[in-house]
Amino acid sequence: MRMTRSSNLAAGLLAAAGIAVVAGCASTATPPADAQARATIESRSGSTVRGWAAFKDRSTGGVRIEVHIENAPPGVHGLHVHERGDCSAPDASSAGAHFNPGGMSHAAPSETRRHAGDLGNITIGANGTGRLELVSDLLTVRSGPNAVVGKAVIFHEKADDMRTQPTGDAGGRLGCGVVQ
Ligand SMILES: [Cu+2]
Ligand SMILES: [Zn+2]
Repeated sequence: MRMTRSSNLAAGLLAAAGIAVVAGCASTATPPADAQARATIESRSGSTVRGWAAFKDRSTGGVRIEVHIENAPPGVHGLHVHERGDCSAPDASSAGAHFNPGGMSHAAPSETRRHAGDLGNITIGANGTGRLELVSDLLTVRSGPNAVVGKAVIFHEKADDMRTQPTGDAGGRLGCGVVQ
C-alpha cells in the first residue's frame, strides 16, 4: 500500500515538473533538452525504481552523463552501463555484463583502467530519489567502439565495492534502460 501511494505521488510530481520545464524552470525530473542520447530506466526484479540517464558529447572530449533515479530504496547503489541494450528479462540479466570494450578489470570511475561502463555509485536519499552527474572519457554518444547508444544503464540493489570482479558485487538489477 505504501509503495503504491509513493508511486502515485512520484507520478504526480513528475507531471508537475514537466509543466515547470515548459515554464522555463530547471527541473531534476526530466532529462536536459540538449541531451544527445537518453535511457528511460524502468523497474526490474520486482522493484518500483524508475528514472532516466542522459548523455552529451563534450566539445573538450568525453561524455557528460546525468542520471536521475526515483522510487528507489535509500542508500548507495551501483550504476553501470551494460553491454547489451536489452532490458527484456524480468531481472534485466538480458543486458549482459558491464560494457567493457577495452578489456579491462572492474574498477571505480576515478580509475584510468576500468570498464567503460563503470559509473560507480549513486546515493538515494530518504525520499527515494538520487542524482548523479559525471564526465567519462571512456564513453561517447557518437558511433565508435565506446559508443553508449545501444547499451543499457543498470541501477543495482547494492553498492558497487569497486573491487570485486567483474561486477563490484552490486547485487540484483533494480532498474534498466536502453540508451537510444
Ligand atoms: Cu551493473
Ligand atoms: Zn565494471
